[in-house]
Amino acid sequence: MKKSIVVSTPDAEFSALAFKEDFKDSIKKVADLGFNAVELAVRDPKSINIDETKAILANYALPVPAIGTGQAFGEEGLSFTDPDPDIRAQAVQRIKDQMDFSKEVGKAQVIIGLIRGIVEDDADLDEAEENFIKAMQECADYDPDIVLTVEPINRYETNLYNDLLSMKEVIDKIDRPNVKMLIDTFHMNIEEPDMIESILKVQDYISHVHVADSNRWAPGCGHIDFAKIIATLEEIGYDGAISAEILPEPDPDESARLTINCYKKLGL
Ligand code: LER
Ligand code: MN
Repeated sequence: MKKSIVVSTPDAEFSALAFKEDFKDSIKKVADLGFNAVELAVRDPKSINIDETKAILANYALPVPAIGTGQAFGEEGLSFTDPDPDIRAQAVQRIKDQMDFSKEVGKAQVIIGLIRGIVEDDADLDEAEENFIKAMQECADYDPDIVLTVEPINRYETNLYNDLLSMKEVIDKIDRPNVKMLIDTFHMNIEEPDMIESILKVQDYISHVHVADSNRWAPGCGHIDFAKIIATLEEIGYDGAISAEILPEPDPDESARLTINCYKKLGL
């Protein structure tokens, strides 16, 4: 399994990230610490210098397992389930742009996290699901070579698809081979009655893994049993990346150091 951490490109802002300041500097730190992959958080690939980004990554020989896309919802309000069809179309276009960008960085998986949106109290959940499925199918068919990985996110951040089993059900409805699941230990700790059992139940769907401890600090700083999680992932033959999406606490450099030390202790 690759040892990864999330780094934000200059156009994105997100609190649960160790590194979001100078991109070149962050990538150097990641490589120097011993990570061997880096997940990128990108708001809009059209607003970054792709050649420069690729050159920096190549300089440190860091592959990109996945691209996070939630900033487009957080900062611009784009979502697959917005009642306004124009906003839904813009969200779909943004994910297609991310899929094009993905080909520039070795066919990284494109994460569908908060860009699924949040359903307003008075809106129809069935209609939101229909819009979500339609948007997912349109993006999946746009380039069957790129994996879209959908992430169950806890109830305090969205009311759509909080746990692994409800996500599995909607993936079955989307019914495209390039749609898989991203599991995030922080969200699982809130939503899953038993994380290990849930992982086993969706094992064939998992294509990417986010780690953060129960307090969203680096793994090892809370009460999640990472040894058990890694052993389970090994048991099911998962060989993708383990990517830290953590708060920059107690400070950014230390959060990354704590993460790599924990990865090493876990034998990654
Ligand atoms: C994104 O990967 C995530 O885990 C969400 O909590 C974003 O807010
Ligand atoms: Mn996550």
